[in-house]
This record gives sequence, structure tokens and C-alpha cells, in this order.
Amino acid sequence: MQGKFIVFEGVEGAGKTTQIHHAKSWLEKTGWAERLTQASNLQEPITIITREPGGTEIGQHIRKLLLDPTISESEEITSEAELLLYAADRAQHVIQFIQPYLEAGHIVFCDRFTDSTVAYQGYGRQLDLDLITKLNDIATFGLKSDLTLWFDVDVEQGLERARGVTLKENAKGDRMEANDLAFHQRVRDGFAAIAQNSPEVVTINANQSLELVSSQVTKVLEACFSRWYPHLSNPS
Ligand code: T5A
Repeated sequence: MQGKFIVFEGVEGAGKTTQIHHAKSWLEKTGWAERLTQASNLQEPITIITREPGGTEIGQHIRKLLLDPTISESEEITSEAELLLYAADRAQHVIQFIQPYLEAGHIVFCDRFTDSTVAYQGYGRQLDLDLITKLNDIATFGLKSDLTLWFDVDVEQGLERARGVTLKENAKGDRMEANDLAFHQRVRDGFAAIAQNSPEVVTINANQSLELVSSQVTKVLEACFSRWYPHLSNPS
């Protein structure tokens, strides 16, 4: 049984990481994890959590380079170099990590994927969108998500959450967070444009409380898992 690839997207501090853990415990609490593990004959946990950049050992090195805030003090990473580094991280991640788990039947939750490149490098850095689509095709070897949850949060609120302090205190955060507000707003608009044209993307209102955001996620997951695996739906 082929697994499912579920991607969590959004601007800084949208709540993706928090909601990935919520989704994993939802799978376990509802019995889906157990039923899917049995159906796939897996000896290991069905749910795999990963992220971009940094889902592999090589990716960890690339992540460090991309997010280190001190890099730009000595030498700016050009937008093109940044784009290629995200693509290199993805190419390694897809072949070495994501594909093998999907082929074995796992449910792979991924914190960011190709839509982040379109939103950040395409809309944020304003690089050519056709070029980004081609690079994404190369880096993913054609892999697409079965479901993408886009956590739409007000960018200032997201940045405040991500930094754990208010913007007023002028915290800089990592190299990507340190971009100005206009950049982050363009990124948010990029995600909105993607969501409008992509049937696999479901928009989650991430401005709400943790509980309300989690309950939106639960509803989407319930609908998708029942549709994907009708024979494993819990009769109760
Ligand atoms: N990038 C990435 C690109 O530019 N191009 C690409 O192709 C890719 C793949 C990755 C950076 O790389 C960029 C995007 C990023 O800038 P990262 O550290 O992985 O860097 O950054 P993020 O993925 O943005 O991680 P964050 O931690 O900033 O955001 P999350 O995961 O969305 O947020 P989360 O869940 O950690 O929550 C942040 C805080 O908010 C609270 C949480 O408890 C936590 O304290 N919170 C809420 N508080 C109130 N109400 C809610 N509903 C809340 N939800 C969460």
C-alpha cells in the first residue's frame, strides 16, 4: 500500500510544527495509525515527520547555511544561490528519505515543500516563477503532495509567534525571518495565489486559538483519510 504525503505550509510562525504533532496524535488516538500499520505490514511507526530544509544529514548542513543570520554580515547569499540551495536540499530529501517511506506505505508529514519555494523565492525574492517550477520538477522527481494544509496567519502575528517576542523589541530571528515585513507579506500573498490554483491545498485559518486551528486540521484529516482508505474507516 503506497503511503500518503501531507505537507504543512505557511509563513513564519504559522503554527505548522505544532499542528504536525497534533496530526500525529490524532492519527494515533483515532486508531488510524494502528489500522494503517497493520494494513501495510509495517514493523515501525506509520507516521514519519520531516521538514525542509534539513530532512537529511546533507540537508542539515544546507539548512545551517541558509538560516545562519551571521552569514549576511560577511557575504550576502544571492537570491539565485538561495534558490539552488533549497532545491539541492529537496532533491536529496525526496530520493533519500521521502520516496522510500512512501513506497513502504508510511504517512509522511512534511514541514514545508515546493510551495515554500514558490512563495519565498518566487513571490518574496521575486525570482522567475517558471524557472522555479522547472527547478521544483527536477528536485522532486515529479513527487506531489496528496494534501497540503496552508496555515494562513497574519504575517506580523506569525513573526511575533516565531520569535517568541514582539516585533517592537526588534528581535531579528534567523536569516529568513530577518527579512522586512514587505517581503513576508509578499510570501503570504504567494501562498494565497498558490492556494487559489491548487486543488490539493486546503486553507486553514491560523489566526485563531491553538484549539480552533487544531479542530480545523482534524476535520480535514478525517475527511481525507476516510476518502483515501474507506475500507479502514472505523465503523463506529
Ligand atoms: N524556506 C523554506 C524558503 O525560503 N524556501 C523553501 O523552499 C523552504 C523549504 C525555514 C525557513 O526557510 C524558508 C522558510 C523559512 O524562513 P524554519 O525554522 O523551518 O525555517 O521556519 P518555520 O518553518 O517558519 O518554523 P517556525 O517555527 O517559525 O514556524 P511554525 O512551525 O509554523 O510555527 P510553530 O508551530 O513552531 O509555532 C511557533 C510558536 O507559535 C505558537 C507555538 O506554540 C510556538 O510557540 N503557536 C500559537 N500561538 C497561538 N495561537 C496559535 N494558533 C498558535 N500556533 C502556534
